[in-house]
Amino acid sequence: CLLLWSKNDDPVETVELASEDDDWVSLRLKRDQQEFIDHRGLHVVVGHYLGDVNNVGASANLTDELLNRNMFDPKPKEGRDGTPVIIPPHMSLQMQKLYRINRFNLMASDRIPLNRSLPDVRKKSCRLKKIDIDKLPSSTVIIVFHNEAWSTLMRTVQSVIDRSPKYLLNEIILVDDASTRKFLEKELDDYVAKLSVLTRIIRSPKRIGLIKARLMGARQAKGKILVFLDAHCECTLGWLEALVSRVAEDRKRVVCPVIDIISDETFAYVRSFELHWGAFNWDLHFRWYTRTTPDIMKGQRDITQAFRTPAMAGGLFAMDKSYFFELGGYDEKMEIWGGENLELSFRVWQCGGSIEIAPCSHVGHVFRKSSPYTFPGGVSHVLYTNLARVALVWMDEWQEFYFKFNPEAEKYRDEQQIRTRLELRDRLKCKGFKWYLDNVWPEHFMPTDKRFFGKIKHMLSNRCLEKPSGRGSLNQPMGPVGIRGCDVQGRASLSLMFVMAPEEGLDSVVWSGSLMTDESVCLDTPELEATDEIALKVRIVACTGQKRQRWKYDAETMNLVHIHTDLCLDLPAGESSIVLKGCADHASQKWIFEQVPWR
Ligand code: LR7
Ligand code: MN
Repeated sequence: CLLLWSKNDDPVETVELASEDDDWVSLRLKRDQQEFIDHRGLHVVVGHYLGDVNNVGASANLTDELLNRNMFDPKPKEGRDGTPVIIPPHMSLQMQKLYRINRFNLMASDRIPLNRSLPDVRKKSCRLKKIDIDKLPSSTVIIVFHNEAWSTLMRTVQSVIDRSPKYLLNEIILVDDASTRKFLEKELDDYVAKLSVLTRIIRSPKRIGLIKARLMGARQAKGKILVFLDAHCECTLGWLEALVSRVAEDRKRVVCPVIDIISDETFAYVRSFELHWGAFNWDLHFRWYTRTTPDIMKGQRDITQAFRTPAMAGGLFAMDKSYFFELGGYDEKMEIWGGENLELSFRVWQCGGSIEIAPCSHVGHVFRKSSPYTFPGGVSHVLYTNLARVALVWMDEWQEFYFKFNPEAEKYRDEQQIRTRLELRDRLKCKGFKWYLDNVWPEHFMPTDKRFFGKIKHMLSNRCLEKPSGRGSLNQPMGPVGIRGCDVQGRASLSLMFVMAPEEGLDSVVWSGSLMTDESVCLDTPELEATDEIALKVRIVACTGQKRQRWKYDAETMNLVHIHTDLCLDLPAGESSIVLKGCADHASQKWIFEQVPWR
C-alpha cells in the first residue's frame, strides 16, 4: 500500500510513503536499496520512472502492458451482475504485477465486459417511485482522468450510456489530464466517435490536476446540469433521474449518489449502506459517519427522501451549471488532488446552498488503497497547499486549530494568495464557519470556546486517556480507551485530546454530555448488563448521542461519573485497563481536565 518514486532514473533516495490511513511520511533511503520493511512493519518496494511512462512504484518494466489498451479479452460471463472475478491461480503472479499499474486488479477489470450487467440495488420503494422525466433538464456527464486504464474508463462511460434515459443525457465530456498512455490518444478518439451518445474529449496539454480539469470540462458543458464522475465508476439503474430531479426542484441543491464499492481486488459490486453521511476529521480529511438515530427515524418515514450531508466525498455529484459558476466553480489555485471536496462543501453550505445524498441513486466506485499517479511537487506540497487554502478561506478561527496541530500545513500557510477567494466569499455574503458547525453539523466534535478541549489526566498514575489505535467499521477508531504519558507535543498529542460541552445552568467547573474525540467517537461502556466489574471496560465507539455515552465531570470531587449507571471512571493502581466502579473518594478515581488552548 505504498507508493514511491524518483525524479529520473537515478536510484531513489528520498521517498514519500502513503499509508492506508492517509498519513504521509517522507524518509531517506540508502543508495540502491530496493526493498525494505518500514518502521510500521509495512513492506515497501521502490521503483523508478520508466521514461515517458508516468507510472510509479513498479519494480518490473511494464511498458508493454501500458501500451496495450486491454491485456485480456473480456469474457461474457466474468463479473456478470456485479459478481467477483476469480483469477486462476496460474495467473496470479502476472495479476499482482499488473495490480501495481493502477492500484487495482487490472486483470480482473480487463476480463469483465464493458457493458456488464449490474443488479438493481435500489430499495423497492425507489423502484416504484415515479419520476416524470419529461419535465427534467438534460445533463452533461464530466469524467476527468489521468492515465486511467482502458477497461475502467470505458466501463464508466458505457454504464452512463446504458443506464441513463437518453433524454436526460445531453453529452459526455472526457477530460484527459495530460495522460501519457498511447491507447488514450487516437484509439480513444476513434472509439468514442462510435458511441451512441455524443462523447467529447478535451485534452489538457499539461498536467493540471483534477480540479482544473473539471473546470475545463464544466466550461464547455452544454447540459443544464453538470454531473461529475471519477473515471472508474459504474452507474446503476435510476441513478441519474434521482439526482437530476432534486437539482431541478431547487437549483441550489448539490446532490450526491450513494457510493457503492467496486472491489479493487475482484471488481465485485458491493452495495453500501444508505445511512452514511459525509463530514471530515481534525486533519481535514473527508470521512463517512453514521447518521444519528433521530435523523434515521425521520428518514424512515420515506426512505426515498434525500438527506442532507455536511460534506461530500468529492468525485460524484450533480449540480446546476449556472449555480456552479455563480458560486465560484472551483478554487483554481488548488493543485492535482485533494481538498476541493471540502472547499466546495463549505462554500455551498456557507453561501446559501445545500448538499444532500439521494438514496435512490447508486453509483459504484473503485476504492483504492493508494494513488497510482505522480503528484508533481510532492504529495505533501500538493495536499497541504490545498488544505491550507480550505482552512484560510472558509474556516475562520478554526483555521488556527488546523494549523496549530498540523505544522506540515502551517509551512504552506503564508505563501497562499487567497484574496480573490475571500472577495468571492464577501460578494456571495457567505456565513461563517461557526454557523456551519452549529447548523449544518451540530453533532460535530470540533473544539469551541464554550467546550472543554484538552487532556484528561489520571491523578494517581499521572497518565492521560488516549483514543485507541484500533479501527472499527467505517474505519473509525474503536476499542478499549487507552492510557499513556501526557507529555506528547504537537500532532501526536491529538490522540489525547477530548471534547466535552459545559452543563447548561451550572458553573463552568461541571462538564457534562458526550466525551467526544476526533472522528466522531465517544467514551462508551457497551457491557452495561455485566455484573462483573472487569467486564465494564470502558470503550471508545462511534458517537450515538445515547444516554450511555453521557458523562459528568465535577472539578471539585474530580470524579468522572457515568450518568446512566452512576458509576465512576477508575484506573486501579498498577493496572492498565480503565473500568467503571462504584464512586468513592479514592485517588484511582480522580481525574484532571487539563484544558489546552485550541487556537
Ligand atoms: O492529476 C490528476 N488528474 C486527474 O484527472 C489526478 C486525478 N485525476 C482524476 C483521476 O483519474 C480520477 O478520475 O481525478 C479522478 C479522481 O482521482 P482519484 O480516483 O485518484 O481520487 P479518489 O477517488 O481517491 O478521491 C476522492 O477525493 C478526491 C479529492 O481530490 C476527488 O474528489 C475524487 O473525485 C474523490 N473520489 C470520490 O469521491 C469517489 C468516492 C470516494 C469516497 C469516499
Ligand atoms: Mn476515484
